[in-house]
Amino acid sequence: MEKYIVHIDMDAFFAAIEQRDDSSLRGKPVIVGADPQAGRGRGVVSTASYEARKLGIGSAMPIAEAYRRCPGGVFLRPRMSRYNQVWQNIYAILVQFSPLVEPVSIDEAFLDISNSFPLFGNPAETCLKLKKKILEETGLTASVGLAPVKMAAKIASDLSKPDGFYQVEKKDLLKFLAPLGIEKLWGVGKKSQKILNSIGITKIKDLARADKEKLKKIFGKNGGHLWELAQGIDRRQVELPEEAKSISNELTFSRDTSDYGKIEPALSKLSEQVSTRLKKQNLRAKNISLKIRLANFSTHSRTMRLVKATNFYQTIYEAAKKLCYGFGFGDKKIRLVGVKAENLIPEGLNDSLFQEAGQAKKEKMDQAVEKIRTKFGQNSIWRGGSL
Ligand code: TTP
Ligand code: MG
Repeated sequence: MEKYIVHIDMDAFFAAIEQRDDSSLRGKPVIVGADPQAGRGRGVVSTASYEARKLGIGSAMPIAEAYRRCPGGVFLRPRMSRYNQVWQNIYAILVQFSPLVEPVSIDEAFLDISNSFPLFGNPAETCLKLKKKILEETGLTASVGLAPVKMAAKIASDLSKPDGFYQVEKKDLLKFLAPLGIEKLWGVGKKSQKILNSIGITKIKDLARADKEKLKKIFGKNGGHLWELAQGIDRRQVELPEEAKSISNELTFSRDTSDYGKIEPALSKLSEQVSTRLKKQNLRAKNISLKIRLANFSTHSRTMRLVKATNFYQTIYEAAKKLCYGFGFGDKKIRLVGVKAENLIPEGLNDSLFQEAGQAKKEKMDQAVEKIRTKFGQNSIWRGGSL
């Protein structure tokens, strides 16, 4: 299946937010960074608005130098919590376009829209809708690149700046890369650039023609990777953020217990919480694990691989129960239990045509419970097992 990878990067992010929040700053050179102290400041520029960039001011420049170039500019200290908040709003828009979103920094993310674009038209239309929605909802412009691989999508968004869109089709990938400088490749830093230049490699097409084994000798394993990038091969997939890789809840009993009459309702409640969190993030788990801490504080865990990735309460609860019975703690008392969903994938990515026997019915029941909760609150309905 053909891949459609999107890279989005907000334009002059911190400065654009300042100009949006205070309309008197629009059209003016705005420099966000350290205090310039009338040219004596010792810090650096975080970013500059496009008006200030015309004067050669940009990220990482000494603030004193920026002041010298534009003493009449508007110099502001960064308001990180504000920028984070705006990025959260943008992120909430991104996940409406694909569940597979990988944030890279405070204003940048990759999306894999290979499965979701038909909902919005073709891949290019999807990107334009995404840009439009971000502008409508946040008043900010984004630059968007679309390509069959991550590194080309990133280069494309960069080339389209500001407020642009650039698509690289699969058939044009090598033609697109060939004339670019090697420093454009994601993974070529200043040091590698210097070494490559010294052996006559300046353009991506030079790198593509270079001897792979020679590159490996110079750069080790990375040499092979660089050579592949120059051929348009990038095996890196769009990955969910680290914190979304597992979801778990645990509970400590008020008294250590070996009574299944107490343990089962605890597992039910934990499975319920894990299920709700998975659904909220549009994720399904391939593995469920159970954590048990005994009265003597020894901690154990057992994992089960599911036939089909799930976010449904009943399936999680049954897996947790099976693991618990299989653990065989005898009459040893338990202090804490935990249920964890691991190996998470975005909803809709592995929808099998054949559902587990009986699963469809359980899923319907689960959806009904969720509906009641959304309407009447989290505690309006509890399942038999967790009463
Ligand atoms: P960038 O996306 O690199 O820059 P930008 O959004 O300001 O401008 P562009 O239109 O070229 O994308 O970085 C995002 C934010 O991260 C930027 O607004 C400020 C911050 N930042 C720093 O604080 N220091 C730095 O050296 C860089 C590069 C960015
Ligand atoms: Mg940016």
